[in-house]
Amino acid sequence: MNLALKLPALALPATSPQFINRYNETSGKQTLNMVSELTEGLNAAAASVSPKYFYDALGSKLFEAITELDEYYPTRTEAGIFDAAHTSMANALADAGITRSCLIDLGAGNCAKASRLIPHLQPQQYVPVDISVGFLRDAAEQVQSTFPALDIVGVGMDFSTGMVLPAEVQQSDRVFFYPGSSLGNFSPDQALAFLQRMVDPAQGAARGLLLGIDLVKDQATLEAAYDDALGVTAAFNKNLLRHINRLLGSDFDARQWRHLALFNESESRIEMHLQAQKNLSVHWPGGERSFRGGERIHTENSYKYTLASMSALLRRAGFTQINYWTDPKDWFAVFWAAV
Ligand code: AVJ
Repeated sequence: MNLALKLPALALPATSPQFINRYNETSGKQTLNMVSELTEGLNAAAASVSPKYFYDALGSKLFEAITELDEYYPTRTEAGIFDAAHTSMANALADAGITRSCLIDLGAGNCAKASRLIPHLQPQQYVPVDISVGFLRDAAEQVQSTFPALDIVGVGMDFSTGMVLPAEVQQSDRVFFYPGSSLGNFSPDQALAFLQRMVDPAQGAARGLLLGIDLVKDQATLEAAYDDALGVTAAFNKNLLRHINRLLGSDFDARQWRHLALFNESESRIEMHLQAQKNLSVHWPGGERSFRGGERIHTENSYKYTLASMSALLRRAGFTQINYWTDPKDWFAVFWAAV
């Protein structure tokens, strides 16, 4: 039998997405910024490290594993909302007069969520953005092979510090996609400033926003989601120390630290910490820090909102038209906000 007959008559040329890298872990300036940000946080009386440092290559994989855990309800709950509501989401864009959308996926990661939405929203251009550059580059290639005709511009950048996008990104009909409750990593004040930069015509120039947000619920459910039985979230938290060791040249020993996840009800946030198991010190070129046994490094805040508190925040940021969809238990919400 002639195997050649089984091949497609016309093989499409291998398509590659455009990719713009504005974030280089190994560039001198970026390294200086990271070193000063990290050492400032580590040297503070109450030590802290920004959660963006979770996401090196292994951290991104560990986060993917978290999303499959029984206890971690946000990802699958949000996916259920998208599955149930994608048609009314597409209608919401149309009602806002957005026809040739540019879908800007903030913290795109493996691009899985947008890939499910693209067939329904039919964007003109897809712009996955992430700080984990190598991981994103592979994911963007994957999306391009799924949607060969789609205009894709991958952007490696730290969007937490600015929302000005490269000139290759379409100016008109920009729709930001910020799922997964990642906005919860900012304090409400920071979240407001972030959304204002998104709306600002000179920066994000958003016409609309699709936003996934985790909602306030009972403490036991929240804490289990951030302290799972398999210890995957603990590994994700401790992997931060390995990433810092690479960036700073420090000598953190992950075995000396314990993972903590606590719901701070008055601040409406889950806090993750790493707690020193004994008195110890950590060294890096040009510095060191001693920790007493029991002392903590604050590694993440994950703010939980109500439907009312998030609607109010979106209005204050400059969005005027606000809709949302939730799951039957009201555990998670997807907001559509138009400028
Ligand atoms: C990606 C920030 C939304 O806060 O739930 C998961 C990160 N941290 N488990 C979250 C995370 C621990 C996640 N976000």
